[in-house]
Amino acid sequence: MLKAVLFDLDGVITDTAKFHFLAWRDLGAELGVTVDEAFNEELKGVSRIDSLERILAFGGLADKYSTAEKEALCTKKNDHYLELIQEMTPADILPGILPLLEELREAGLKAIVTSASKNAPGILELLQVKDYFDGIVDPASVAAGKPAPDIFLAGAELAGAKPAECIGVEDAASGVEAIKAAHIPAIAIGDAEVLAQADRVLADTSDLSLAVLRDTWEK
Ligand code: B16
Ligand code: MG
Repeated sequence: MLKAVLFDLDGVITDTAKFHFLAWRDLGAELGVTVDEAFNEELKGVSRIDSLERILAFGGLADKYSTAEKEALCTKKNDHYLELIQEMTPADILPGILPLLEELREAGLKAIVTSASKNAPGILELLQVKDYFDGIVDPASVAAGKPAPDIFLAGAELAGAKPAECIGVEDAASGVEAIKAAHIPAIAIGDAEVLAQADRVLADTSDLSLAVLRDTWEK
């Protein structure tokens, strides 16, 4: 039986991807690295420090900064990101998500947040949807980030369900890879080619419903 839905946040519940992009683009510009939208795709679902490492490697700067300097760069990016997201309101919840959360609540299924973002609790507050969730996995508590399965395995555990009793919803290739590595069925939102590893790809969150989740999970 399907017992729990494991939700990615950025790109699934709300579109913070554009704010991450702007913050990384500006930091990249300061460092002399061009972060364009195509390269930004590779940062989706990837933790803050790993995103910085990818940007530095892309710019040929992999060995230029100490650990302390990298931490300071991450803090600078996050401060800018936090400024950008302060204006978020419930109007920024992606289409279809609120009705789905209502359906899950009525059907007694657990909803868990499995986001790589340390800002997830604050964003859920801004969107006023925190109460719909039965738990938020702390990304700092898992050994390895996406595409490793850890965060989704922790999500299943938090729901009190086996991985096979869950379904994961993601927008990033690294996230879909993580769900599948946890032996959990995956629904992806976005480009069918980029997200080909998922069991089902939907163009938009408005196509999500409990019926679609159950149908995908049963296959
Ligand atoms: P933070 P998700 C991910 O969230 C984002 O997709 C990724 O771009 C970001 O770097 C990562 O969270 C860490 O976010 O800097 O807020 O801790 O897609 O896994 O919900
Ligand atoms: Mg995402």
